[in-house]
Amino acid sequence: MALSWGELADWGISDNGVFTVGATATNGEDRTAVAFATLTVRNTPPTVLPSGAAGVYVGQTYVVTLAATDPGADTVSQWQVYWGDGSLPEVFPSDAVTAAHVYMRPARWTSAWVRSTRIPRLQPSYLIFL
Ligand SMILES: [Ca+2]
Repeated sequence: MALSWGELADWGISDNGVFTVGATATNGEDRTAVAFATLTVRNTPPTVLPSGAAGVYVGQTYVVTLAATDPGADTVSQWQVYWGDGSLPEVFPSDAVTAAHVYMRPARWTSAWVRSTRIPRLQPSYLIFL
């Protein structure tokens, strides 16, 4: 028997954790048996959804809008933005909604990474300059 994420959510399993699930079977003679199993639901990392202009000229300010989604209850705890021009990555607080950078030389990409409340590793996403 396969259950969808929506069916599990109907049972109250809407985020990662360890759950006990049971099944009951009844035969034609009205005899019933019950068995239980342990279900481990692992945490899904957040998806980073940065957005910004497709390009910027050297010397002008580039602004990236920071956004992330998570299918569970995780929230963003930190942002890191790699600007792709050799400068050091910048760290932004969880409530940052934009990050700005002035490119002093051409770059081909920028990358926003997110650290969430329950996943310590950073999850990347990229914006590609055309
Ligand atoms: Ca999650």
